Amino acid sequence: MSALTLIIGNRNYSSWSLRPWALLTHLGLPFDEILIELDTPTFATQIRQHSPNGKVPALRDGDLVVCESIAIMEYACELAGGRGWPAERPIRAEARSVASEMHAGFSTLRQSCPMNIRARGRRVASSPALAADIARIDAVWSSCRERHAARGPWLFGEYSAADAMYLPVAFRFQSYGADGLGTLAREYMATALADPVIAPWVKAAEAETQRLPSEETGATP
Ligand SMILES: N[C@@H](CCC(=O)N[C@@H](CS)C(=O)NCC(=O)O)C(=O)O
Repeated sequence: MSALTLIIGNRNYSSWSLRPWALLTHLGLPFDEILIELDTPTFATQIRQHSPNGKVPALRDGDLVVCESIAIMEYACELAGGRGWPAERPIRAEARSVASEMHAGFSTLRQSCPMNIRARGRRVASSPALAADIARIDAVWSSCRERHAARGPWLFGEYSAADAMYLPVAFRFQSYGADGLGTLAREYMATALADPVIAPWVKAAEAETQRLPSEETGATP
């Protein structure tokens, strides 16, 4: 049994759960998992046994409960001695900026294109707000890759919490298309999706049988 327990939702749908899971796994921090299926009559009772905010993810470390994905990721980086954020302060500040931007924003993309790892070839109606979210993600990814390619394949060269934060976006683009993404952003998306560290999560997501109608968005042409 590990000291840490991460409480997560369905692997196929729970983008907020995936983010800290990917970071903890990249950091090599051992942790146990408790999966609570979303949108079931018992979800609320089950999650309240672990986390006061009634949402997944939550991280338990002994008596401490950390909720909110970004706070869990900060805590994980502290446990890992500062790994998980870039070492240089200005670059670390930028990584925190774009990670926070993801945590707080992109609401149109998140609402109209829910993460659905199994889904392929879905199409959703385009809108100026959706196009603006995609354009901003393209700008973030492209600018990071342009400046940090010499240090490695991730947004800031080495893998960081910012990569974990944007990982569900790569799955969304895989499911619903990514019209408007430039070459550097497409290359980064391919790197994120091919990451061997997340392969067990993807395999388990594909094996899940629960289907949530509210998350099954987008017509297949
Ligand atoms: N801001 C939170 C969002 C967490 C969240 O919305 N989780 C969803 C699943 S991905 C949830 O628990 N939904 C169940 C509910 O709200 O009842 C975070 O960053 O962790």
